[in-house]
Amino acid sequence: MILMDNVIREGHPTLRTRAKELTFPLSPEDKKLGQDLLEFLINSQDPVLSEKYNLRSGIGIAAPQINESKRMFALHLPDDNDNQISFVAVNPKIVSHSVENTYLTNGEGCLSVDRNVAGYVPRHARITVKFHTLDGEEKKMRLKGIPAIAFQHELDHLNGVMFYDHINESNPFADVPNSQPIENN
Ligand code: NB4
Ligand code: NI
Repeated sequence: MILMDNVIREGHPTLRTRAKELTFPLSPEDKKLGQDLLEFLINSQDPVLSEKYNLRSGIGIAAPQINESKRMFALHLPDDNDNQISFVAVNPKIVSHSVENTYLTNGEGCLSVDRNVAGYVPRHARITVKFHTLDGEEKKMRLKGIPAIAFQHELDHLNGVMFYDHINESNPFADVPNSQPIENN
């Protein structure tokens, strides 16, 4: 199972590297990598297991964060109607996005960043994405709210981008044009 010791932290070059596309069929190792990423999120949100294994809770994690420079990430979170969103995305792409922006009023954090970096992280409010499942099936879906923000945060990791790269350096809480913020506790 993935533990926090397996998560690389800012300063590690893999976090600033564009990850490589995967080809299908995936190797048994790459399939297990995807399953392990999703399992980590489920464990991290479990009060008993997160306590037992000292896991920071996460709704998303990308393969480069455990030093696997491959275009794969997992998401596990409730959507706005409390339906559980839970999948592993391989070779994910944003095929279109809204003009409208959004951001989390409390900013973002990252399992690879052991410090708070305050400020608004502008994101697309709604996105249409494509990715393949671990079995090679193509998926297309529309995301909004926190699932859309999380998908963009993870896709950034595949491109060597960190959330704070998007924060306005001179004024971290500068108004984000044409945006509807999302309150997150
Ligand atoms: C990725 C997220 C940061 C902003 C917003 C939030 C949490 C992460 C980082 C967008 C993506 C990890 C991956 C949470 C969390 C709310 C839902 C359900 C019940 C607890 C869980 C807590 F844990 N970020 N952590 N940070 N990242 N919400 N929630 N709750 O997931 O670095 O690249 O279980
Ligand atoms: Ni992150």
